[in-house]
Amino acid sequence: MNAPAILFQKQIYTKDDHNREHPVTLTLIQADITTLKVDAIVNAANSSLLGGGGVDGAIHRAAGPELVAYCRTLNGCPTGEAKISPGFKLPAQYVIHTVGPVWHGGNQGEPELLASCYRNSIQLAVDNDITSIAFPAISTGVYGYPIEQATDIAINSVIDSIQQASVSQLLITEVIYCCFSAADAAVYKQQLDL
Ligand code: AR6
Repeated sequence: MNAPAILFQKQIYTKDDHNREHPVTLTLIQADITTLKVDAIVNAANSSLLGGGGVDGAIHRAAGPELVAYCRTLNGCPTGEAKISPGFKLPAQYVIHTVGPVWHGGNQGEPELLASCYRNSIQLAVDNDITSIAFPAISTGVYGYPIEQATDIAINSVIDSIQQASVSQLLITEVIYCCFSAADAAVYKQQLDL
């Protein structure tokens, strides 16, 4: 399969101790995340880590049964945290499983929990020398998080995490926002273009 078309791209920069700029590219695509040849794709999982519907189901189907067998050894994952596994049959080398919050109206810690999914996923990427990572729109499907508010957090929590990471550790050069629908991609495009 050809690489999906890039819908929008921009660079952000973080500085090292010598004031040298380290660029990271933010890329927007519309695609099935299971097809991406990146170091890591992020899974919008549930706290069992044993599979489900949506992007979680698609990732488990594409990775094969070894993924659920491996995930059984991870002992689940609390909301807002993240755990890493191999990608098995996926083109991606790793899967970072994170558990987004269920939307209950926004006053039950949902924004902080969603930001912590992005922050902890970036931290695992840093810890595992990952250079490219693709995120789905965590929590915006079955979990009901409104897309505009979730997109704002998806963008700003990634930028904050990258800018706070020590550049001596930071090997990430590309963060991909992988939307499944054209409508979601349009929201991301508008917010990335600010
Ligand atoms: N590639 C990219 N994005 C996808 C794909 C795909 N193949 N399939 C769906 N999406 P959801 P959540 C988009 O519901 O809201 C599961 O059952 C989808 O259009 O997958 O975090 C888990 O086990 C939407 O934009 O995740 C949990 O129980 C986004 O992925 C629960 O759903 C997230 O939708 C998690 O709910």
